[in-house]
Amino acid sequence: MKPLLAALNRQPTKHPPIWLMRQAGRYLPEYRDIRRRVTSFLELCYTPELATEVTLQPIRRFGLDAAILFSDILVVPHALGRNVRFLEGEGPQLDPVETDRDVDALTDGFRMAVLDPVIETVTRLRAALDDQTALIGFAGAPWTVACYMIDGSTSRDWPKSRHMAFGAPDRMDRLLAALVECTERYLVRQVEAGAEVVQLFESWAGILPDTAFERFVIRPTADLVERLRQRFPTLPIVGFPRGAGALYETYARGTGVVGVSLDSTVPLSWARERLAPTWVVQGNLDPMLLVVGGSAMDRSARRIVEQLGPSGFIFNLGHGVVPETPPGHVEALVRTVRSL
Ligand code: 1CP
Repeated sequence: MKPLLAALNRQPTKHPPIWLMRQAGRYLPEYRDIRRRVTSFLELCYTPELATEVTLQPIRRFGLDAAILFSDILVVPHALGRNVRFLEGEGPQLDPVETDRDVDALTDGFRMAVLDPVIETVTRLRAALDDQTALIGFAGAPWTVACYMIDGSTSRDWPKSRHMAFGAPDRMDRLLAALVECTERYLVRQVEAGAEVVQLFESWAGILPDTAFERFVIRPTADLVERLRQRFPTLPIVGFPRGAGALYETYARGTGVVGVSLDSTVPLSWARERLAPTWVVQGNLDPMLLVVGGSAMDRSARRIVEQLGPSGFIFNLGHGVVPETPPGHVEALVRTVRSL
């Protein structure tokens, strides 16, 4: 069995499997070469030949245990008919969803055909990967995608999204329900095309009080997980509720995921006691330690493996690889983790 899938099934592996969030991207010169050949980031996501190539670049260079489909969480709002742009150096920009009418327009607004090229990329990737390297599909979790749709661009505290959650909770529920619906359809297609694991990115799990977290993060995610499980009973689903803090355990229990991806602030001893006995844990090296490299990186990586390994554990970062990361440090990290 592929090491990543073995770990997700709590079977022993020779070494902890390792992959890295944002393992494809600007820190690799070969990615920048491909990026220059297209005029927009979305064009890269929607060109199967190029998206396949950039997905495979870090696999060829580092021999990681999993490839993650190259795409973005914001292709879903794009396929819902929202205007989505990625501005150079500024991140994503969307026309904000504000009114009940904006939300109503999303129902039946999903055009799966927009995402057909992404599915074609999944098909090509599965054909290209060897029998040791797993293919991870993904989507943004409903709350996080809603945050971008409502606030319209990256924010630290997402004021409009929180305003809608507290001031018009029924509107928020309906927006999240629309996202559950189309995210399910999108992920079903990814799995049918060859994705062997699905990760749900809840990057903005950490901005809600607990009752709102229950309603707007856990409930829609549980709904999505349940629907996927009905279609694919053995599909491993991993959730990444970044910044959830003390709510990590509530999230894992309430959503029904088999694995949780830990951000770098989750204490290892706590994760070992409260999460690791029940859920596969993934994480959680601080991405800045990958920039620093050397003995600081090595020591931290060893500690993570000692505390969370050996079984039911996947090595990863606590968030994505940053552009200033020296590729040589990734190579060194893979060597360290494989030596343990
Ligand atoms: O060419 C470029 O420089 C564009 C940068 C870039 C890349 C490489 C963006 C824009 N998205 C991606 C790819 C991407 N995004 C992947 C590909 C697979 C891989 O990991 O290698 C994945 C899984 C994502 C997921 C994603 N996009 C998330 C969830 C994870 C996270 O980082 O929290 C989020 C929040 C986004 C939104 C997004 N896409 C891009 C940017 C700059 C942002 C905003 C990030 C923010 O708000 O902080």
